[in-house]
Amino acid sequence: MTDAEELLSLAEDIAREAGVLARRRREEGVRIAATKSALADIVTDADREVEELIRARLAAARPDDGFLGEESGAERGMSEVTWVVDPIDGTVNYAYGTPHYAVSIAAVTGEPSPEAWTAVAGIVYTPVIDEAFTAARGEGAWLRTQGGGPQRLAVSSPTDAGALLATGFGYDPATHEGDLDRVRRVLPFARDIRRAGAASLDLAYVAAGRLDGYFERGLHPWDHAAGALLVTEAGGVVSGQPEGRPGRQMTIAASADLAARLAEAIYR
Ligand code: LIP
Repeated sequence: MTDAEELLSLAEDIAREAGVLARRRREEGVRIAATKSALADIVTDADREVEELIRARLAAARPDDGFLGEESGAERGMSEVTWVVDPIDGTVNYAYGTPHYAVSIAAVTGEPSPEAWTAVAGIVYTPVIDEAFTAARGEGAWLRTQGGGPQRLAVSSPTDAGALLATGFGYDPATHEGDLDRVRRVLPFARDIRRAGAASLDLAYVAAGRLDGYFERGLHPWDHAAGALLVTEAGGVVSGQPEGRPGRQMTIAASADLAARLAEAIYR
């Protein structure tokens, strides 16, 4: 087993345990613990509890690694590995009881910033339907479910009907005019637009060919760290800004041809 595959195996065990906790807390009832960047940007007690579980399991298994989590922040490690974690991506869906949410865990090496890191392992696990989208660098991207064998993932290409695209809108209403303008610019070559509310799953679905492409402004590192590796290991490309990497200014994920067409429309 390669180092990347060992990191992925650890991440998958922890993501599945974290998903069980998130689902149980959802069934017990969810409390909004606080708002963050805007009134719509919420965090639940479960977000915090699930991240604490993930962080504790990673520290027990690999105490020298670094950590960057949505709810508990960053801590540099002594090893070359940093774990980038969104404990419940799709928090608003989760709070409303919509089952479209995921645990996203990525292992990256190098400088722990999205402009510089190298993602080496990633998992996006959605506990309600028990789908684990996984990738180890150089080993392809795979869908793993409890009920069947692993299915290799591959990005799709749009049909003559147009591209099935996904996007998102930021928590800050002041950004919505720009978000809508980007939708207007891509609609001429889209068959439809999806807004499902969990960036990591949007990226996983691009990797799986369930979406042709995805674009969103304003993502945090933990939103895209694992999903971006899924897309590239499934034969797609992930770009954005700055320097063409996914970041707060933009994330674009698709096959190479569609990603170029999205970038031309979005940045025009
Ligand atoms: C969310 C993303 C979603 C985006 C939301 C938010 P969270 O992450 O998954 O795509 O549109 O603004 O960033 O807050 O649920 O972890």
